[in-house]
Amino acid sequence: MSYETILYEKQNGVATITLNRPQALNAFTATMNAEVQDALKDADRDRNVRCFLLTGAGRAFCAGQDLRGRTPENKGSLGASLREKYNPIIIKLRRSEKISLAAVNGVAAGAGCNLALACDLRVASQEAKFIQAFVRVGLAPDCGGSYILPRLVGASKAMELLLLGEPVDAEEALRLGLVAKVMPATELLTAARELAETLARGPRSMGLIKRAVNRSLLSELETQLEYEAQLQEIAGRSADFDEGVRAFLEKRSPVFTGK
Ligand code: T3D
Repeated sequence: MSYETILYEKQNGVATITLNRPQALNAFTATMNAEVQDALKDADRDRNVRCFLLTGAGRAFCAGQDLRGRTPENKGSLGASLREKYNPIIIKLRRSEKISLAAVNGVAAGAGCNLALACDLRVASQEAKFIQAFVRVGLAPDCGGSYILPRLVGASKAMELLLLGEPVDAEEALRLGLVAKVMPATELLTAARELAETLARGPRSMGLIKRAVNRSLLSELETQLEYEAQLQEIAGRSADFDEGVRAFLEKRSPVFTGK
């Protein structure tokens, strides 16, 4: 299978998806959304695959939605975008019995951050940063950020990260329990592959463990993803979002008006 915006390979029970738009820090375009959905569908169907490994090419894991596609003239419906393009990815990662592992090689922002958090496990390079960047551009959290993050770090810390949008570095992410291990960038991919192959060799019960934890903690995930889409629709229509995107593209701080 050959794709335009991702690299996809299957080996030793592991399907590796590498987000591959390094010039834009692997920000999501519609093509990338479709290709990640397609690769995950293929990996999920393939009986030889037991683990999904997600990582990014270059210095970033993923900078979330490509904001060049979100100017007032072309932004469209953000609610529809989440329902069609992002939520199926989050649901596949969480609901498949196959184990998902993110190798967070650099910055993970917005939807990119929550893509990593939707995986069952994360390992990170010392360069990794986790940013709930939504508020910086006048948006609300999506891709499960309002649901999975509080369950990982607690409600108070989640609120702080979501409201302030400040970066969490790799050591802090380890302390918070967001990642299982931190290592030098040069070692990350080899270590992540080894862990993924170990997971792929594990017993059938690993999928059942995942289902048990999902049922205990994440049984309302789909409902919350839909609620996030409704809220993002409102945020996407705000003047503050237009200003947030404009400011990002002009490389300046936004001036929000609360409208
Ligand atoms: O819209 C919907 O469908 C709803 C879904 C929304 C989900 C979301 O993800 S909303 C949140 C979107 N993401 C962000 O707000 C993050 C934007 N990026 C950043 O804040 C910063 O780039 C980072 C903190 C991630 C990294 O900063 P830094 O200083 O290391 O790198 P940089 O210089 O800002 O970026 C390097 C290049 O990547 C730069 O391009 P250039 O100037 O070299 O041509 C920059 O424009 C580009 N880039 C980074 N992030 C994005 C991006 N281009 C488009 N979209 C991006 N998200």
